[in-house]
Amino acid sequence: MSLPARISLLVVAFLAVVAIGAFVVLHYFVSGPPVENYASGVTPDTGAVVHVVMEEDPENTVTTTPDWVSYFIQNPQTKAWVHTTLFEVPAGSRIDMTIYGFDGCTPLRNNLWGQVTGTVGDVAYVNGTPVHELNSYSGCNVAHTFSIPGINLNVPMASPSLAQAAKPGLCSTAPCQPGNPKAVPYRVMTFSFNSPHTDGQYFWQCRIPCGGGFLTGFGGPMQTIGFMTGNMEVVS
Ligand SMILES: [Cu+2]
Repeated sequence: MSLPARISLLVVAFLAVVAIGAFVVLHYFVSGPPVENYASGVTPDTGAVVHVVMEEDPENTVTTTPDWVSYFIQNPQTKAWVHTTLFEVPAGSRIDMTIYGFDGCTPLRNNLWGQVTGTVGDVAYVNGTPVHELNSYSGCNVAHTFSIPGINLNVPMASPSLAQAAKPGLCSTAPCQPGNPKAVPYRVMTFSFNSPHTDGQYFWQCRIPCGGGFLTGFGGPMQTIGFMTGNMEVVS
C-alpha cells in the first residue's frame, strides 16, 4: 500500500474512532429525556389555560429497565406518549392536568401524601368524582403521587382496584393506552393549579417509595429523571 493510501486509511480510522466516542458520550451521558413543550404559542402571565396530559405505568417496556414504574408525558402536538418527566409550561397560567393512572397500589409511608394540596379549590377528581384526600390505609387505592414541593402541590394518584389488578390484570405494555378500562384498567385524575409567575425549574416527584427491589423503595425509578421524578420548567 502506498504511503498516501496508508495515511488516508489512518485518518479515516482515527475519525471513525472519534465519531464512535462522540456518539457514546452524547447518547449515553449528555442527552437526557426530551422536554415536552406546553408553553409555545401561549402568552405568559395571562391566566391562559394549558392542558397537560400524563400517565403512570406499572412498567416501561420502552427502556432497558422494563420493571421500573414510570410516568410518561403526552406530546402536545402529536399526542404521542413520550418517556420523559420534563415539561415546560408558561408562567402565570392555569394548568389543567389529566393523569391516567395505570399502576396498581402501594401504601403511602405517611398518609399526609394522600391529601390534595396546592390545586385550585384544593380538590382533584378521580374519574370525575371530587376528592380532597385518598386514604391509602383504609384501602389500597393509591399508586403514586404527583408532587411539586416548590408550590406546595400534592395530588395522590388513584389506582385500579385490587380486583381489577387481579383480573383482567394491569397494563403490561408501555406506554399504556387509555381507552377500554374493562380490558386495561386505569383511573383518570384531573386537577388544576396556577403556574408560578417566577421562571425557573420546579422539581417534581412521586412520594410513594415505588422503587421495587431497591433499599426502602427510594432507589431506581424514584431518583431517575424520566421515571418518578422530573422538572416543570416555567417560562415567560
Ligand atoms: Cu411512584
